[in-house]
Amino acid sequence: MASPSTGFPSDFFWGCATSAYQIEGAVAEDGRAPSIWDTFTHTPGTIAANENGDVAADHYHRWQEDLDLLQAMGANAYRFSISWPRVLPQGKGKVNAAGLGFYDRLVDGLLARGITPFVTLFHWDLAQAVQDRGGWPARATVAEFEEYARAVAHRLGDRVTWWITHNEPFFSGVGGYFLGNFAPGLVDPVAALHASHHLLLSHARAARAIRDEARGPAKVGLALSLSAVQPASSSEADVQAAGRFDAFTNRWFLDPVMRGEYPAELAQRFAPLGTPIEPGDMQEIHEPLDFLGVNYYSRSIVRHDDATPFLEAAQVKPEHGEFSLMWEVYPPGLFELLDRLWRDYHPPLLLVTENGMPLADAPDGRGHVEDGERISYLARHLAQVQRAMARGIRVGGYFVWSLLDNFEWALGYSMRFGLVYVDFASQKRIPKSSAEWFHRVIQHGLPQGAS
Ligand code: GCO
Repeated sequence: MASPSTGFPSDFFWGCATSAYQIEGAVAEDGRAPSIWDTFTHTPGTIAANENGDVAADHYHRWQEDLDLLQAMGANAYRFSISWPRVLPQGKGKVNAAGLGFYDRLVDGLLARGITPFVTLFHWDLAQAVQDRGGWPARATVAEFEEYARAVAHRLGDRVTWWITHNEPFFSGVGGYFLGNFAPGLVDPVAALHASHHLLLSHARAARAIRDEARGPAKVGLALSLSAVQPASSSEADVQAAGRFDAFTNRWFLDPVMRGEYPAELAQRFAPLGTPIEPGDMQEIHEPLDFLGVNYYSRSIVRHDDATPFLEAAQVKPEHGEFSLMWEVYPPGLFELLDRLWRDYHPPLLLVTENGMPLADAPDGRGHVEDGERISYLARHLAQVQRAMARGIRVGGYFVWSLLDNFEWALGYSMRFGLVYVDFASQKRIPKSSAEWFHRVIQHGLPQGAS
């Protein structure tokens, strides 16, 4: 029921999201072994300005201060990820007590501040040792991920209720093994196809492991990168191309999890690559979810393009529109997406697990960081969440990407997404004006006219 004071239900989760490699630093401490992102970032030419996450926002040492900032904002939820190579440096085998201990303290620190932890098991930082044995293209990685999930759930499952198995498996599979712009940087369609299937299977196995190990009512889901896909024109060719693009970027992961099948048009196009599917896999992948996590930033406008292999579909930049440093700003797409997910897939609950805006923030002469454009972005997207909820769509929470400015993957530190500014030289934190705005929204709801 909506609380009269904010317009959002009183049990709505208001939070920020982060990921381990993007904020923690301390890459060689307390027994952590390298992940594929350590290897990738230390390969010259892969990352803007050859930057890396060796120190990042030094969250591993400053987590208490960071949780205080979250609490000061009034957040009642925090989504963070666990680094596989901190917990199992070799990817499997002996648990590194010091590594898992860090997350144990983090969970206690959140609970002590009245903040509900949302644990993501995999936000792209695959243990390098696992990659050396074949990585996600190898089916054996599924069992190793299950072992890792079990170890984490065994330790934290008495206090953590909300679990996200994978963050944006599309980028782990396609970005890492086909587009090559993400670790491990391969360009191999067969590897990407196998990797994607194994990511899905590992999601289901991990979900079951979490449910086995949890000592309370576990809520398990995954967070997908999803966009509102629209054809560039009403021509039949563009409409068909948009359908294929949607099948590739949205439905390739949605359909197996929510329906137990791959989109037919892709299965057909990818057939020449061979199939990683074994009997029983699709039933397993169809393991019921407690919620679906939606990472939304922008829409995709798509036209037919003969030159794009497999898909024959390409994204076009709209001529008119509003743009951030990375993408078009299109708030109605969030409503369109939530509405579509609700109608087409009937998830028990939706959570907006990421939404945010990159800016080149910098402190002004008074040491303040004024990020009005981010406030406008967030306000307009939240208004779309509210619009969806008014139509009866169950949205249980909203997580801003991100708490802190951090390491933005291939773009290094050139993009700032935080509600809190980080001066990477001194590691000083400055809450931006958006942090104060978010605090007010959590207390009082959206100001009138924020749509
Ligand atoms: C993502 C990522 C984040 C990015 C963010 C901005 O899940 O894509 O979770 O790691 O930093 O999306 O690009």
